[in-house]
Amino acid sequence: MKTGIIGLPQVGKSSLFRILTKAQLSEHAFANPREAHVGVAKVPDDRLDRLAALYKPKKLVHASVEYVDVGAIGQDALKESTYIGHLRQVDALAHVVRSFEDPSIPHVGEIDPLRDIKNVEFDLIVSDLGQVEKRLERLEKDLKKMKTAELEREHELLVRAKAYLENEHPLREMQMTPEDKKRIRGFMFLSEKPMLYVLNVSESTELGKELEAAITNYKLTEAAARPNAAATAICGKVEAELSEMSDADAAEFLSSYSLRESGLVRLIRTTYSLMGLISFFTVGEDECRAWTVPVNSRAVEAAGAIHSDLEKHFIRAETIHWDQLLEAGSEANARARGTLRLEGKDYLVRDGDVMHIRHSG
Ligand SMILES: Nc1nc2c(ncn2[C@@H]2O[C@H](COP(=O)(O)OP(=O)(O)OP(=O)(O)O)[C@@H](O)[C@H]2O)c(=O)[nH]1
Ligand SMILES: [Mg+2]
Repeated sequence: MKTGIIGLPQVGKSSLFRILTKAQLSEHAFANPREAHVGVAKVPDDRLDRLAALYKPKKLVHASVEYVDVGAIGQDALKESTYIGHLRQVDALAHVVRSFEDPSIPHVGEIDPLRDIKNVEFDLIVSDLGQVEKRLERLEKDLKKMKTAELEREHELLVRAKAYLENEHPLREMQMTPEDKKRIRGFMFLSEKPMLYVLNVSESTELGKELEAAITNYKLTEAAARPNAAATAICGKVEAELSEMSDADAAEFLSSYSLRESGLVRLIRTTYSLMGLISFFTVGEDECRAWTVPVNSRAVEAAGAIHSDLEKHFIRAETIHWDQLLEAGSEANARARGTLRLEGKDYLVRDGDVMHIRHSG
């Protein structure tokens, strides 16, 4: 999974990228504003850590998310093919919105997150609209030469998308059948991508409360409730400090701000739910590992996420929820208690399931 970090100039995009990916990039790497940075973030997961404490595996593998940090967004940037190319490839967008006050860092006008969100949304819409119009022109020429049912369907869909965009609505809110979605997948429209608003707030002593209230205070509740959108607040400054600390120091630091967890954990978790993803685990003395699958995946599909052979030769999945396994203390105990079950191909995997795939192959 790949997430693109976008936003207006100087809002904290690269700072967030560095914290998420712990990238040790030199300042030089960030000197060219048109260059994109790609990095991998480990998905923090307390459940996996606790399972690992039980198994003490040789190898512990968390899930990961790839992040792409591009330069500041704007109509001009979106006309550059490398810039837009980077963004087209991502599965979701994280829009960093500035709400921190700092007179030494310039911002376009007053601090106004909702206005910034609308402006960036507008840029995405304009970019998609240009693409739709270009394709429609071509399609209409082709349709004059030869009518096929598929071309007509695409035409109808793009006419609808055009009207939608012209009314300043992003495509992520447009109702589409799965077939329609497939039909326009190749365009990789920017306004169609799931959107996470990341509100970057000021440091304060009451940060815990501040973060909780930030989405409401900056009037983002409505924007976050739209289809395929979500919002989360972080304090970039505090996160940067946290990322340099040992776990024990970080825990103490968090509680001094009355925070339960780091903003990054929340951010990544929100991205997962926005994209409809869940985790399941495989455990053992060799390896404990988290796997990512879409919500409502069947056991046989989960097996396929591990290896296509496991999907092909799937027999049963020994399944237990992570907390039941910890409670039992061992698989043998869990089996005796009956909390470790055998599930078939069509079992719908739950977030936090631990699975052993039994296979014939
Ligand atoms: N006060 C404060 N400053 C911040 C925060 N986050 C980032 N900054 C500062 O804002 C400036 C810009 O940060 P970057 O992370 O480079 O922002 P950017 O969005 O990548 O900027 P461009 O790529 O140039 O558009 C830097 O001087 C940061 O130190 C924050 O939460 N609080
Ligand atoms: Mg930057």
